Amino acid sequence: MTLNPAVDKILFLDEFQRSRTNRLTQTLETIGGKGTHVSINLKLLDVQSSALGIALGENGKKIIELLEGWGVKVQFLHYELPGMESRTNYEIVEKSGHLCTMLTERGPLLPVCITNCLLEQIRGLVKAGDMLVLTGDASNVEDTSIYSQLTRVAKELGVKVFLDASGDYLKEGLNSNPFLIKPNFEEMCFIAGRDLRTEAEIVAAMQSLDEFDLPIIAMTWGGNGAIVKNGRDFYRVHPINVETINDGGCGDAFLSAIIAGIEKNMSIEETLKVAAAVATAAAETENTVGFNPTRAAQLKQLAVVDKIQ
Ligand code: TA6
Repeated sequence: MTLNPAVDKILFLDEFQRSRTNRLTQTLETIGGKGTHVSINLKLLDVQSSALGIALGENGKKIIELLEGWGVKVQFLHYELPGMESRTNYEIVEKSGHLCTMLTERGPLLPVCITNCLLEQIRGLVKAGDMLVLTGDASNVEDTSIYSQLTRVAKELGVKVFLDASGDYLKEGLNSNPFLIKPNFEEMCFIAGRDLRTEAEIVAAMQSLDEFDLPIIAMTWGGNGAIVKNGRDFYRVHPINVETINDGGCGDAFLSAIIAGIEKNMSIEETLKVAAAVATAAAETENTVGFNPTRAAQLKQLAVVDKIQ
């Protein structure tokens, strides 16, 4: 489910220089917003899903068409309202380092009647045993409890909720006890309220979230891999060394593979190996979404996951 989907414009250049004219070497337009990426990655992982979310105006129509182009079942709510267009995000990918810098629009503020329609849609659609993935920026909704509200509605219906949010939306979302959260390193520091410097500090910060009763915490850590808490156990997912082309969207790929692993009843170690491989295969593509499944299967052979506690 993507509250604030986007059209992604990926801008490639040699090296970004402030206060200079930066000549682009290539551009790419693609679908943006973390939930849309999860839908597409799940499709590539052979897991059936429906893409939910709110799309606005012409950009919204484009987002729906792009999603359908990937073969995803789309059940977005689409609105044509004066002056309201789904946002555009910009990703700067520098050849030197191949790292992705994101510039994201806020998107038009959604009126409460629209978020209420989404809550109603979820009440009618989901059933016990389903998984609901709430992911991406929600700053287009003023009420920071929006993810908690959606989580509570889904949990009452027997649905497992996966939350990948940031800022106050993430902090507030913890109160509704989702099944899994997927912060990145910066988001983990934000929740902890301090800089985390070592693996031991990250593990301690995850343990301090026990009061929220979160069965899984999966923290992606850029080029360092990931640390995952599953119940009382902790796992270190080591990075797989490849030549990165664009590291944008790797966290979405990692989350998608965890969802697929749970859906397919795979062991946690196996699931995390696939997640590492899928995220790495995603980093080898120019696009912020999607990956090469054959390459991911090869990379899985190189994945290393250690139980650390
Ligand atoms: O993770 C990559 C990405 O999904 C991009 O495609 C971009 O649109 C962005 O994240 C959106 O993130 P946000 O947190 O703003 O929803």
